[in-house]
Amino acid sequence: MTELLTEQCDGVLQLTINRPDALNALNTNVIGLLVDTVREAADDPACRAVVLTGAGEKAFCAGADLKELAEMGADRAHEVMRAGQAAFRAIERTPIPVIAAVNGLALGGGFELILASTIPVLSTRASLGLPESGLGLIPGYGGTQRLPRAVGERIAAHLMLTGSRLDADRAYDLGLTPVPPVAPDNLHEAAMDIARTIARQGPVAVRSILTALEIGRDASLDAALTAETGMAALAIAGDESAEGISAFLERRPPRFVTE
Ligand code: CO8
Repeated sequence: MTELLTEQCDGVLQLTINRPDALNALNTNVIGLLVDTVREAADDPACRAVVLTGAGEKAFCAGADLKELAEMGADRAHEVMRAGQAAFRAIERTPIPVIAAVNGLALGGGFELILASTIPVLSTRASLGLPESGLGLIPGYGGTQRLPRAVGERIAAHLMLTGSRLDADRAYDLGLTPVPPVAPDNLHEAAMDIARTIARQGPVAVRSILTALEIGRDASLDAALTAETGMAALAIAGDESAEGISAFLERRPPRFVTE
């Protein structure tokens, strides 16, 4: 059975990490499938958003597959770590939004996957933590860098050094998700709702906003603003804004065209 379930409907690609017996731990196969599928989605104009979740009721993802790791030598583990980090970066910088529907435990690489996603939505059952230091590991899928950027260095240091968990309310209070936690039964619909809303926006505008965010992660404010000016000029000169503004003036919904 495939370890990554895929289903596309109404411009939204739904991905489910399908290893419930291993609490959806990330082995090399799943990481490869994830990054390839997200890249293919980004190349498909009909795909406007991705919703990513974990199979079963207990876990979104319990992190790196420790059984697989234990069987590797140090050189192979290093290779796998580098490939995993590159995969998370590819997911973060993909020009279509990835909505993480966090249905339960998100530990280690599972929490790091949330940090690499565009918009996480948490069920009230979600529990987030970085237990790596207790295993003699470190959060090597971007956690040491993305978590402090998201919540500040002290909170990140506390979480990484102690392995403490965050419940969904605390994660919301810290700004790790923009929406209040939802009841587990409503999680899928809440994530799909955000994805479908994004799918109704101007497709080029959505990609440009994500590209601007990506440029801003690693650039001075002035350099990033210059890039923003270029993208805004392209947007205002394009067919998409002509349609969007006409629709506003004519009091009708816009009809955006995907290539
Ligand atoms: N990897 C592989 N299998 C796992 C993992 C995992 N991360 N987590 C759980 N499982 C498996 C268990 O082995 C078990 O399988 P089996 O029944 O065949 O033994 C099954 O899932 C259910 O797990 P438990 O019986 O342990 O369920 P509990 O409810 O008792 O406990 C916990 C749930 C608390 C989630 C517990 O399973 C746990 O602590 N898991 C490990 C979580 C963890 O430490 N994650 C971080 C991993 S390290 C990481 O992600 C670093 C990434 C970057 C570095 C990469 C370097 C290459």
